[in-house]
Amino acid sequence: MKSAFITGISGQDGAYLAKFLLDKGYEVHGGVRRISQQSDTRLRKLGIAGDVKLHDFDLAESNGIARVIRLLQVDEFYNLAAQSFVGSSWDLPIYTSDVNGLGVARILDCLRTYSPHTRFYQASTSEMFGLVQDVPQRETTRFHPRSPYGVSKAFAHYMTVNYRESFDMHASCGILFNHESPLRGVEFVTRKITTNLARIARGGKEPLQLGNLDSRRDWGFAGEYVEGMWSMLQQQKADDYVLASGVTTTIRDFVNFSGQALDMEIEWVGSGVQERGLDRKTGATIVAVDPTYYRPAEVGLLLGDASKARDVLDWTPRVTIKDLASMMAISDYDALH
Ligand code: NAP
Ligand code: G4F
Repeated sequence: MKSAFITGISGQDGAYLAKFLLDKGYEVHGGVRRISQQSDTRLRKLGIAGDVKLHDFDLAESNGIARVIRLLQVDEFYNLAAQSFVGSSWDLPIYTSDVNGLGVARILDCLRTYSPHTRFYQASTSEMFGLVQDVPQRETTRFHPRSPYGVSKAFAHYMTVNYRESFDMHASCGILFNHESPLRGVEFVTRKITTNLARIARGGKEPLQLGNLDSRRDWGFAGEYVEGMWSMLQQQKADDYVLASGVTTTIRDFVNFSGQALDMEIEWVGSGVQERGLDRKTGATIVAVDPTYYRPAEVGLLLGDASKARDVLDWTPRVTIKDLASMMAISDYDALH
């Protein structure tokens, strides 16, 4: 039986990856913070809370990292934990750098010292491309991060590459574009949209307040992206791979797709901060713009080219953006029953 340790197992990707590995017959261990508000909420939603072994874990705590690595000697170590919300990283730059950047250096050095046979996966991100130098972006595209989050992840990415090259470690980075699901945190824009439209469809009156409606993302379904993570660690040689859908969609269109799934037709009027989304049936305002959600710096056109993952890992996403919006909106609507 193979064994794996997942940091960030209480998060969206951690839960899907844990389920995927359990289904493959792995013994699954996970790291959780003492202060976690929902340490097993998502695991319970997937029906696997009793099947994983949880350990106290914090990326800021070197001794704890060393302890689980020495003790468990797992075959595969997936680092999915992070201060993952880009918007907060401007207010928490030091903390974000410590957890997302130095946290990875702590893990890599413990693996090198205590468990060099363990294969390592690092959750890198399209945010590293930031002010994009090429469209679409691939593994060779130069990074230009635009947020403290992106900078911290670029540090972690290069640290992983460096340990691979310096110590011949099996350490791979998945450069993942945005991936969402009904388990997505409610602070991220897709889930903020689907929870609020579901509330309005159930009779709620308060409009959904959003920031930049023209912003675009390359969105996929998280359940498929964790399969790509696993595939990377099954390759003979460690390497870095982009996982992306290759489709770009505006925030406004994600609102439209989610609304359609809930039988709401939205008509857009006005522009800039005056733009509003109206319910075509009642004329009521469903969506309004609140500039407090604008960011100090936005990224360019993030659009991924996942052809290396397709050719080497045989990984191709199947869930379309419309299916994804619909899956999330209906799940949130049903949860309010
Ligand atoms: P998520 O749902 O926000 O989960 C983040 C996880 O990290 C949570 O389990 C959280 O635990 C844990 N965590 C936070 N700070 C920690 C610390 N100091 N020590 C230990 N654990 C800590 O994120 P996700 O969407 O699953 O993303 C997984 C990883 O992929 C992250 O590294 C993210 O940056 C990266 N990524 C995500 C996407 C995406 O679109 N989802 C795209 C590219 C890369 P608590 O329960 O205690 O908060
Ligand atoms: O959903 P978001 O907060 O995700 P963002 O910043 O793209 O980050 C996510 O994806 C990254 C991969 O590229 C991950 F590395 C990261 O961990 C995280 O999972 O924002 C998406 C877009 C932004 O352009 C933002 O300005 O939506 C825009 N937006 C517009 N209104 C909003 C809002 N974002 C949020 N969170 N809330 C709004 O009201």
